[in-house]
Parts: sequence; C-alpha cells; structure tokens
Amino acid sequence: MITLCYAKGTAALAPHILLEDAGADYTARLVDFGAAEQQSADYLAINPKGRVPALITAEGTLTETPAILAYIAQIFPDANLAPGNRFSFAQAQAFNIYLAATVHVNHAHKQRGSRWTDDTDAQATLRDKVTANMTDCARIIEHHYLKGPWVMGPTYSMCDAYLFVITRWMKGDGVNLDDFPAISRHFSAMQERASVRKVMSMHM
Ligand SMILES: N[C@@H](CCC(=O)N[C@@H](CS)C(=O)NCC(=O)O)C(=O)O
Repeated sequence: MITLCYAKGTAALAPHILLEDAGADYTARLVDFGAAEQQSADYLAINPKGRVPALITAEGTLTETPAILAYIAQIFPDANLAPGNRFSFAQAQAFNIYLAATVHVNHAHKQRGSRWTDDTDAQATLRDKVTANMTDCARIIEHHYLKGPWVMGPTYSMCDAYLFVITRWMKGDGVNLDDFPAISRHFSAMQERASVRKVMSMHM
C-alpha cells in the first residue's frame, strides 16, 4: 500500500492527481500545516526536511516532487504517465525539475521568505519580486516547454499534473494568465479531468 503525505494546495497535489490518473490503491494522509504538523516528531521521522509531499511505499519513503512523480509513473507503466523514449523521458524530467528547483522556489519567496533572511524588510523585498519572477517563469513555460495541448505534446503525462499545481500558484501570485493562452488552455483542460475533480475537494 502507498501512502501520500500531503497538505492542501501544496506541491503534493501533483502526485495526488497522478495517483488517481494511475488508478492506484493508496491512502492520503493529511499533514496539518495549521498545527505545524510538518515539524512534529512523527512527521520528521517520515521526512526530516519537514516538507510535503512524501510518498511511503513498500520499498521505502520518497521525497521531492519530481522523483515521486517519476516513481508513480514507473510503478504503473500501463497508465502511460511518462514518455517511454529515453530522451523524451529526460525532457519530461527537465520540465519537472525546472518547476521544483526554479518556479517553486520563486513562489516560496512570497510566504516563506524567512527561509532566506531574518530581516523582515528583506522578506518584503523578496515578496515584491514574486509576480515578476513567476511571470518570467510563465513565459518560459508558455514559449519553451509547453508543446500543447499537454506539456509533452499530444499525450498526457506526469508533467501535466505538476503544471496544474504551478498554474494555480501563478494565479495567486499575480501572474496575468490572459497573457499566456497555452497555459490557460492547459489549466482548463486539467479541470475537466476526472482525477483532478476527484482530489480537488481534499485540497480546498
Ligand atoms: N523540493 C521539494 C519542496 C517541497 C516543499 O517545499 N513543500 C512545501 C509545500 S508546497 C512544504 O512542505 N512546506 C512546509 C514548510 O515550509 O513548512 C519538492 O519539490 O517536493
């Protein structure tokens, strides 16, 4: 049995969607950020970094969203959630790692500036740059990565669940999605998927 540790609206929404896409038998365990449960001894024993997602599997526990997405795709090969061709798989990984290492980090400057500085004025300065940085990322995704209609082209993949999460964040971060028609179309298409409809109520 697989257990996904998640908090509402976080990066964990991506593997949550993908587990549904795969038709997986899994349990979703809510980590209550409101009660700082991510810093509890019980949760730190699962993920010493105090972050979600974490995926508890029979083989061990995995953290880091791109690794979790690729693992889910690999244990459910029939669901065809990652490209089979090795170069295309590497491209899908490149996209997911861009989201994790660059876009997610830019987004975190809005509410988690204290990770980088204790100076509250400096934290406000970091916050001020979030819309511009996230808009730059949207431009890269729109013009460089998103092949359409799905990230990797005609076939839905693990990248799409992750982009859906990031697009939700972009909206909240002040990115004007009207400037990004391909991302907007992708967001609408994601909202029609059964997997997204099923898990969204757990993330509101
Ligand atoms: N690099 C990690 C980042 C995970 C991460 O930062 N998750 C956030 C939620 S989106 C979190 O758990 N934050 C809790 C905290 O900062 O206390 C990944 O891609 O999975």
